Amino acid sequence: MRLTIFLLILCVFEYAVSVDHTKFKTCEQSSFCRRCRNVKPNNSKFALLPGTLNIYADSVTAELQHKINKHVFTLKIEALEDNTFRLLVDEKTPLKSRYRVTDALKSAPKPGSIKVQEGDAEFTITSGANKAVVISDPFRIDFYQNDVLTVSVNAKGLMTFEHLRTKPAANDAADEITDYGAWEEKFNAHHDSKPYGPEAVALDFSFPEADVLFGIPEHADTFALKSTAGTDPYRLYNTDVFEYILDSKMALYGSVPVLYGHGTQRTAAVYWQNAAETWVDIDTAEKNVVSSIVNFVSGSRKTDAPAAHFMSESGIIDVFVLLGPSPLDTFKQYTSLTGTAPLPQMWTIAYHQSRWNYNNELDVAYVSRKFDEYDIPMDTMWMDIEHTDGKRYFTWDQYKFPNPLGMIKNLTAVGRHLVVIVDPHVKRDNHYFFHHDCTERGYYVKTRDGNDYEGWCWPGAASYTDFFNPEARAYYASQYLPANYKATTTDVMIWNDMNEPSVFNGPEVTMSKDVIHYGNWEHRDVHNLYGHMHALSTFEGLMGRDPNQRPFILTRSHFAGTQRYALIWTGDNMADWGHLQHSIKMCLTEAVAGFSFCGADVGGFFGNPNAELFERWYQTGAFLPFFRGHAHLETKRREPWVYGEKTRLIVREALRKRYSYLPLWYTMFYEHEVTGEPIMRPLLTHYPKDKEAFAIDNEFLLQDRLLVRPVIEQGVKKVNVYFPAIDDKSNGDVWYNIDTLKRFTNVGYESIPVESDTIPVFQRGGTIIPKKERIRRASTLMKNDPYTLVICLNREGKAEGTLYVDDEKSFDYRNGIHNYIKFNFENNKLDVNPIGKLKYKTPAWIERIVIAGLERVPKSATLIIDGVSQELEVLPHGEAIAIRKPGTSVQQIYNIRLNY
Ligand code: NBV
Repeated sequence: MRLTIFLLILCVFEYAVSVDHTKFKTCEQSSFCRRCRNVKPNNSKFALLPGTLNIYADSVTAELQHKINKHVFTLKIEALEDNTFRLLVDEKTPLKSRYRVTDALKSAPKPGSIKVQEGDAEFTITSGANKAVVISDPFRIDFYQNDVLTVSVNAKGLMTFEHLRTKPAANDAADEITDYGAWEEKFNAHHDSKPYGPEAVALDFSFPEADVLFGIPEHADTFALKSTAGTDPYRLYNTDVFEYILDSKMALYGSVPVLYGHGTQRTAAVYWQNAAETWVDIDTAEKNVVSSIVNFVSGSRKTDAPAAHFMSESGIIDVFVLLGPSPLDTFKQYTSLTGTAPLPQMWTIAYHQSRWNYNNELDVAYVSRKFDEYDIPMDTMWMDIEHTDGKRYFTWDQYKFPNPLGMIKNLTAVGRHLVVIVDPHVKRDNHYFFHHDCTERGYYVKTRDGNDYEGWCWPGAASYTDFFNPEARAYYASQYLPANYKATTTDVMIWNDMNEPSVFNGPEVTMSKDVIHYGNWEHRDVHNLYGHMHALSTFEGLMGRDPNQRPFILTRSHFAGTQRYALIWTGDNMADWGHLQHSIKMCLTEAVAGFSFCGADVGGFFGNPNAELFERWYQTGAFLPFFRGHAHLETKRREPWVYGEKTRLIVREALRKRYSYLPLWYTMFYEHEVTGEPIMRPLLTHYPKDKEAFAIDNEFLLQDRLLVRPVIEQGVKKVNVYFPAIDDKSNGDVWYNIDTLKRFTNVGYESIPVESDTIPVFQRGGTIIPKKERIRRASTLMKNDPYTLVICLNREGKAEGTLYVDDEKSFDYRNGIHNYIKFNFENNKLDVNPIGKLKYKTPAWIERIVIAGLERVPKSATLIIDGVSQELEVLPHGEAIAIRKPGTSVQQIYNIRLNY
């Protein structure tokens, strides 16, 4: 009895402090989701129409028919470069055009070439080593990579394509869609007029080779997707969820509809390009022994493959099938379609100090000074919404911030930067120039009857700029010009928040679906793209303001491709251990969906972290790509010194560690832009055969160089670190603890003792990592400082690595003004060679080379530049050795030999 009461209190408490579920729909409460989810498997209504196949150089078209209502659709299958196919299905003669996403891809995908073989009931498209077998009735497509069935489309027969129709008269039994919400819907007090009626599209994808499915951010859930049997599907509908809960399939701020299937032999993915509200059912096909045996004995196609069922409210079917075959191949196939994050300025990957809000100019000056007083590095201060004049963006509160230019100058004088917030809601105040202009010029999102749509947000009554309108975008972008954005400089960067868009009094805290955007599209069609278009507009603004400075834009809402313009963070998390743990899971999922530049509010947005949580969060944040402390308006102040000396020193240490690895981070960001490979990676990326590693999401890799397993549990004295296997369970890499350079050679879990200042991070044997060990108050002041190289040898005594150096700010690197250097260590010799030309002039040099994993300590080392040798001193360095002061410039070609 007592226990029950206790649990009840706990539940009530839990409920009181977390998300209000009643504000958000379940699948059952959404007509289209209900309809799509009710489609019964193994009875597909779609078949190809005989005699409709047309063959082109890179694609085929054919007609598909719904067997009951006889409606006809066009199917197009295109072969693209890089083991990729695109599949498009649209109505042949729709009542009106259906929305096609045009802004997510970075450019038109490159076509491949095909050969087609026609059979009686199927035809086969061959493109390189790939094949698509298209089966007529019931319609299905099987994609083979190197003759292995990798992705099967509509294998479960769950395809839906509701053609546009005129509204049937009441009680007309002829229409096969009878759901009560098909022609209008109500949710809470909100009415959706649904003038075009039912128009959902859905399709299932099976991954016969996969053991695990992952992707489709953004959810506060595990990296490996869970089965949705008995729960709601995962939802993709950009939403401002107050106090979001963990281990949940509820929608969050961003939607990236790319989903991967990975197994020991191969990886594949589908990118479902649709910007309408989408739900995804997951069948994890927990391999049941009996059915596996049956399949094996009968040699039949697996029917129990992991599968995903994508269901969208409107638009067309537009899917990219990415056939890998390795995890990195698949990640790159995705980024080659949607793009990568451009190399950011160096300071943006250093530490950011934010809170809602720093009160006034004195407060900002005080915080900046305190960081210096305690010798804690910090690069950037952030201004949240209270800096504005009554939430009118592009303005300043003249009482709290009477002299913004002076404040900015004080920061830049010590190498620091400022970021200010610009939200998309516009205060409806006739004296506010932005509102005036948008009203006059018709730049707002409209209601169905042509008026400016009005919602409620921070400023009170607000309207929303229609970023789908190119003119509105250009107008908004021009507000960033120094002549227009008074009292800022071209060094001030931008934070775009609330752009799901958040509408306090709207259905599910967002815009009504029947409001109208430029081009006469309903909000329903484009919802998940609104934040993307906002970020794009800001990007255009910053590029227009200063074409040779790399923009820095933080956005909360995002879609596929937004990574080309902005980075993201995981929104309003809470100061508890679960949210700290989820910061890794969520950023890992974002990373494989194109968002390498991701972080979480360090310390937790809501609530007050205790000292231990605060310390551990800084230690974790120091190894996530975006590193920003941020907090809610009503939280206690929590700059690194407020918890007292012990915490201050631990946090300082974590921050200094981050700064020491900035050369590595910068190199990784450059390589990300160029290759499209994620920076933060799940273990399966490099250990694809180690099943134990597939679902691990409390540790992660930074490229294939570092393995990070921060302490994310309360009160622990040790953590279990998993060292993955390369092939079977016995062979793994060698790992070196980055603090002690102690070697770990076993595969499997290793219990690592931790103190309050320990961050368990390991460098992989076989890598060379560049660092800087003279930490200054801001990264901008470390630009010309010398480098340290840390060489960790593999079992063969070899290692390799890269270092990327440029001006850390401009786009000159795109014209080759940079130094990209390759390090190779083998046979006791380090070779340093440029990749391309060494064109960026820098005084930076190498001050130390640490080598771990040598069998014997060498007597000395010899540096050879242009045939001229010079002896160098070798000293013991913990469990390794250090070559002191090679003194070589980062623009030199040389080698260093160890002497025994
Ligand atoms: O602008 C205020 C906050 C901001 O600090 C936070 O980071 C955003 O995610 N914003 C949300 C609006 C208020 C949230 C309660």
